[in-house]
Amino acid sequence: AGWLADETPRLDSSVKGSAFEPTSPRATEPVVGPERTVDGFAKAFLDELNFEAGVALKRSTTTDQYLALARTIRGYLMADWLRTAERRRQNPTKMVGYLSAEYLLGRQMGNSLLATDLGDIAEQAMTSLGLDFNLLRAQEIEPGLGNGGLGRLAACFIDSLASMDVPSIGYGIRYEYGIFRQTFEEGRQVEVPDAWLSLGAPWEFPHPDRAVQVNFGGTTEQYIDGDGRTRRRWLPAWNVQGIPYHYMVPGYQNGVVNTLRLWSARATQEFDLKIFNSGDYAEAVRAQTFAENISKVLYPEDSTPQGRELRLQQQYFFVACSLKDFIDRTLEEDFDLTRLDERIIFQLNDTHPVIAIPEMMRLLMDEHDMEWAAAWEVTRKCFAYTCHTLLPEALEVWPVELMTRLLPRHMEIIYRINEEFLDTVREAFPGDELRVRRMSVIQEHPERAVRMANLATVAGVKVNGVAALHSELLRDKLLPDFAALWPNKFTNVTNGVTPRRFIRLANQQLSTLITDTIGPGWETDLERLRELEPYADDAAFTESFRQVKQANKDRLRSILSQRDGIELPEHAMLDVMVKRLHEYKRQTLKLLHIVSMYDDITSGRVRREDVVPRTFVFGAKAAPGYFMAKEIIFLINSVAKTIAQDPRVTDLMAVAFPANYNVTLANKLIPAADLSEQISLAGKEASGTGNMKFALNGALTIGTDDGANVEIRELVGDENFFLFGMLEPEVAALADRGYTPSSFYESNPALKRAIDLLASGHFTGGDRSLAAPVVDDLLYKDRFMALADFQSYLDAQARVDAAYRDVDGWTRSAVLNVARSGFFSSDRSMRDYLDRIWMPKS
Ligand code: GL2
Repeated sequence: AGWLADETPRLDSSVKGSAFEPTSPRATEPVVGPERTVDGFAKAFLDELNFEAGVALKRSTTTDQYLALARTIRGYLMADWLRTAERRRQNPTKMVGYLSAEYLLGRQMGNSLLATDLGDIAEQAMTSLGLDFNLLRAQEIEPGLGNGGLGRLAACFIDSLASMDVPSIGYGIRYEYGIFRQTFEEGRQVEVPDAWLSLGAPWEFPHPDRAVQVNFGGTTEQYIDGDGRTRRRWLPAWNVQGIPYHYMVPGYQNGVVNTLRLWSARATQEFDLKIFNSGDYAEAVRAQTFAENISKVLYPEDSTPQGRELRLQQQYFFVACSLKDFIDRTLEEDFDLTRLDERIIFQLNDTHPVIAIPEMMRLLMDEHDMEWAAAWEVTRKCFAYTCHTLLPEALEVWPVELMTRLLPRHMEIIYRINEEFLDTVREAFPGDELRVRRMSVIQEHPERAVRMANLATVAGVKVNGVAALHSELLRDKLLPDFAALWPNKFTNVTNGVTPRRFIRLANQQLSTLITDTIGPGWETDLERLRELEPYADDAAFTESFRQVKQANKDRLRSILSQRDGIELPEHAMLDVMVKRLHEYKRQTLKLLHIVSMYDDITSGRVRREDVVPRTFVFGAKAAPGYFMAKEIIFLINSVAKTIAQDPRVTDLMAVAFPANYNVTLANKLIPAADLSEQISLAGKEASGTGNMKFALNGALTIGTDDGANVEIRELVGDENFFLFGMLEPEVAALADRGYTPSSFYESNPALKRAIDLLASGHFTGGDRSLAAPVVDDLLYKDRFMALADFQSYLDAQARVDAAYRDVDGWTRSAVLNVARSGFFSSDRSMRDYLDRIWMPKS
């Protein structure tokens, strides 16, 4: 099968009837790419290798070849990139500025080949030169500039914005080290630095000539300006430079290439010189390292705030660079900044970039001479805030002491924003000082600190959650006071995933089957998958569908064998749980199910012939400082090992935990899965996006009524989804009554057996102490109520077994999952952002 079905037409998925209306191309400099033929491609490749890298083909290494291949492919995107930029410059309209501290991009080569439809040509060209195309593609180290769902979401969104030709730019940080590479030693996670730039970086374009200066520290002072007005200004103590690195964001075969601009920190000359001149060479070099540390490494915490000074420096660094870049470089010269909202809406991806709000005020007032009132008037139209969590402890707060030390001028501005805001609150709710305290941007206890979510809510045009349930809980439970004051500020945009990467690239065989069945074009109009529904009962189609799933499983088996030395059985239900390791996601509940199944078989409680063979796959990184998460990883690995060595069960169950789950592995795993595990405690997973990727690739979900699971179940239908567990109100009620996990342990024999077996040391070489941290936590704390949901989970798993035995029924459900999940395209998410937040009609 080729890369793309023969003729996928250029689809017009552009956004019409808004200020985002794509502009017509105008005469620009005549840019053309290399010839779109096998010979043309081979020649361009050799030019790269010989004349850019200075290497002869005969003498070249695989790395040389990979780099030349990457540069050749990007050469084909260049003309579209320049044209897109020029078109936007010629006809400026309102843009979307996506501000995100994370972009979990995944490999770039496959996506670029897909966007340009050059897969076949590139492959043939490499073959004609005697090179192994797939080997070269496998050289790419994915840029892991994000932790998990939030970072991958940003990558999906910019893909959709390009594919829909929405004028937009992504802004973020070019971390020198992305998310760590995970390895296991004796079953325990060991983190290795992710040197993703070590082979060279063919997908990025540095522009040191366009560096931007960012200030830190110092003090503020009052002064009288030329017009006799009293004003304040910042006297910073030190500064760094932000160097922009540009990345292409190609739309799907539509001639559009947008830009992702990531900032890298470098010491300024001024900074250097001062110290060099003092004669202390070693100190000068140390200072340089200090400055460059700002973009050195991604904080590997996911869904928990990282209250470190360097982290705040990172946040301010990229936001200051981005706003300055937009106002000084992207906007037309002499643009009237009181109308800034006609040119930009900045979407704040969580609280990480929220310091942009006072920074905008500072820029407008201190650098562009605006009065407070005018600056506030426009600032509050230029930002919108997306909240990605429900755990109150996961909301970022920055100590006033730190903020004052690092960003004194911003602290002043925040105080004034807060004063005026609290006046509004007092006016709306006279005499309600408790409410004033709850809503204040400044918290007083346990220490004075700036609540970034409150600041974003005060200033943002809209605040949105990321799935229907989450947006409801965000409004009614997390920020109810704000909802009472501004009910219309709150809205929902359910997350989505890009079908280009997560179906077209990840699951080529399914893509071909879909295109053969309903024709091309579904990749940019995913609701068209509905046209597959009638085929859920078509014998020929369902047979092909099963074959595709089996082929994906076979491919996964061979990948895990080569990559990890894991040998999986050929025929078994593939039951997959991949996501960050978090207690709220409840990997331990999955583990209890596995132990329970093992116990049932080994104790003879079930007949072997009644067992549906399963292969369980985990993929999960734990934050390096998250003790319990790391203990859970160890325990999963221990159970996996014991099961693999126990001949009583090896024909019926296997547990695989390949290390270093990342976007690249996700693309191999998800298409192979039969069962998708989405088992967080109801009310804790804001949305989830892996759940969407599985459904779109024909896995059935076993899940709680949480996050986007709720919408998945509504769409695919109850009969094609395995629901279990307490509903969110039941969780809240149980918490209020007082939850005692041990009572569930005492009263449920199956649960007791599973926990006792885990605790016994059976899986940990006889050493009970090795299982104790996890077991004791479950018995005496169990913050996320795994024991309370255990029986319901086990029952649902029994329903899964029964359903899986019915091969036709299962396939039918799997097909319907694909056909009914088109809603979860990130193109739809972008349309919702446009309609509800960026360009509302009213
Ligand atoms: C998350 C949520 O936990 C997750 O449920 C959601 O799908 C994503 C994207 O909206 O955001 N929030 C968060 O802080 N991280 C997430 O993945 N890291």
